[in-house]
Amino acid sequence: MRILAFDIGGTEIKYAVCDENFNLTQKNSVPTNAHEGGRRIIDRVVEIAKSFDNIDRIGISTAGQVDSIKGEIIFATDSIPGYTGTKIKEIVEAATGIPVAVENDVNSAAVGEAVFGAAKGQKNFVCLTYGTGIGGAIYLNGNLFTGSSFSAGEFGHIITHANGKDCTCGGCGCYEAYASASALVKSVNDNLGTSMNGKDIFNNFDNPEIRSVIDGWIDEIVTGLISIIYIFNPALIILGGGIMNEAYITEEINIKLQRRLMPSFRNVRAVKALMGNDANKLGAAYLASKL
Ligand code: BMX
Ligand code: ZN
Repeated sequence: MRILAFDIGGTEIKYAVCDENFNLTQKNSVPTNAHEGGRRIIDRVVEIAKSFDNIDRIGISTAGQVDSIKGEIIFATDSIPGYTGTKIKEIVEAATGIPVAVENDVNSAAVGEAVFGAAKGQKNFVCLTYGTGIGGAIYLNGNLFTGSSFSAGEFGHIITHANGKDCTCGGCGCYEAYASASALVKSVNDNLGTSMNGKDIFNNFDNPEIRSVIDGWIDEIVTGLISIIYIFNPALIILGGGIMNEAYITEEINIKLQRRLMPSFRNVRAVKALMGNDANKLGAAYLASKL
């Protein structure tokens, strides 16, 4: 079976062909151009799908809360304006005639990690990704837990600061406004008057001013994780997002968790996602293979 897997994020639409052994080939990406709205994003997905031959299924991982039965976006924050209500499955199936599975990006990543990666054999874990925003997923008793209306695990919008910064979801004080990778980049640049990206920041790790912003940002990450750990009592937390390739971050998170958690919760370990950028596509492909 040949599956075309997509990963729609706020910045890029990544895609690849997935074979029956779940090897990804022909990896590629195009800009999302999120400001053009949901319909245009899906039209681009259709154009890409039509450029491939012999595809049996399409698996789509996407930012936003997804009704995975209807395959539509039930709510998206303003990081993808006008995306709410986009009927992804209906549009892509009508245009290509190929069965389509759609799931939230971090739910897809959790499936990818559960089947192929850092959560293999784990029945209970949570997964968070730190990028433009913070996405979350919950695995309970070996299954993805999606809540009463497909939206469980939107950890980016748990409130860590009462009356804090405005968030793209319409609320304020949300975790992702303080602990996402983009929050770190913004806070370094605001404090130092620079225009660095995430890589530049870690290349200048020895600069004490930068180091102190990084450490403050890690405290923000840990603060949110503590609430999540107190709710789920997980043994494993999987941390995704390109920034987690910096080993210092996961090491510090584990040290600070051990220091701040009540003793009864200290069995938890936070580990880097193993499938990296491929987790979302692999998870979406796996879900599509089960259609
Ligand atoms: C936001 C929200 C989540 C998503 C998370 C991570 C939208 C469009 N996005 O909190 O659904 O999982 O961001 O996404 O509503 P990323 O953009 O950081 O990859
Ligand atoms: Zn929010």
